[in-house]
Amino acid sequence: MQATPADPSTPDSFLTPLGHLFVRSHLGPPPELDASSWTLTVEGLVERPLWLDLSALRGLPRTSLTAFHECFGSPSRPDVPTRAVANLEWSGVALAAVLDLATPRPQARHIWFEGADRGSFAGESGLTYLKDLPLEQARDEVLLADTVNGAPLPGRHGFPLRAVAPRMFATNSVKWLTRLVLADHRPEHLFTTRLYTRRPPGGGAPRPVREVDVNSKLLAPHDGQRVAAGTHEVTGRSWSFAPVVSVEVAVDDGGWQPALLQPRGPQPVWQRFTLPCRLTPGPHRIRCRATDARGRVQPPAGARNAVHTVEVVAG
Ligand SMILES: Nc1nc2c(c(=O)[nH]1)N[C@H]1C(S)=C(S)[C@@H](COP(=O)(O)O)O[C@H]1N2
Ligand SMILES: [Mo]
Repeated sequence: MQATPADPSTPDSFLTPLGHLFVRSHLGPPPELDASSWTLTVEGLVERPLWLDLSALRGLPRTSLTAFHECFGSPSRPDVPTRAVANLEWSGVALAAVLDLATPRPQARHIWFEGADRGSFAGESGLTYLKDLPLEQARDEVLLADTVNGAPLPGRHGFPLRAVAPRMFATNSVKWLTRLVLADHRPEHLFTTRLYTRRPPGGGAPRPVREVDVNSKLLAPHDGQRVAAGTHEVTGRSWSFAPVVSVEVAVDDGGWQPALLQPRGPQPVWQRFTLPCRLTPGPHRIRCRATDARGRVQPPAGARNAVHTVEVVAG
């Protein structure tokens, strides 16, 4: 996987500045797409196959969405926490507007999203980047975005158009989008059925990596920081497929204390939490743990969304 050399730490601002946004591209450098010749095709189980250029797409009603954006991490190490997360404002055209033009046939159950990047990954060559979602869910939620944080989509983030699947791991948000296929089955592909699958917590057949886990990240103080002894506003962000309903913070073995938590509101944004904590001189371990509206709680260890811990020294 090609990635930014070191992920810059997440700044504590409501929207993540683009300079701090991680870049994940599995198939090599971004394809250089020419806005004047780019098209989006819509094919498969539709009444009217479409070829939309950018001006046709931009003629459709516009909408915007602010949402957290979380990388699942390496698909071959699904249990390793990365907490690569951002919060972004996207604008573009609702997938539903494009589907209304093409008119899916009743047998269509799945929608496939394909990007223009081509290359090799995990020993397979000649790959495209292909993902799929259940049609109804995608129709209700997916945005086809051409801006991020008010600016045109940069090349590395999917210019000229990408899918944004809110509340899903960002692997589902296909960049450099050029093709939508409506089908009655899921596509057999490295990125759909062979990688990016995992078994549900209680066991059972592997399922595609879609709905985001309940998770949280401490932003201040940060890991390894030296701070003055005294009271500190411990701050972080939490996010989940469902709204987060509580975050608790623990200092050393002092027990879990409820933090003050921002409500999520109508958009699936990340939620800030704060708790004043007294740090006596010496080393300390600070932890945070989120619970979402489905009653899911971050596990203590051994999972990609395990409780986040930072170690600081107060002096
Ligand atoms: N076409 C294409 N889309 C892609 C990818 C890719 O490699 N190719 N990577 C996915 C993954 S794993 C993530 S985490 C997000 C990252 O989006 P960003 O680079 O804009 O932060 O894009 C997703 N969409
Ligand atoms: Mo990712």
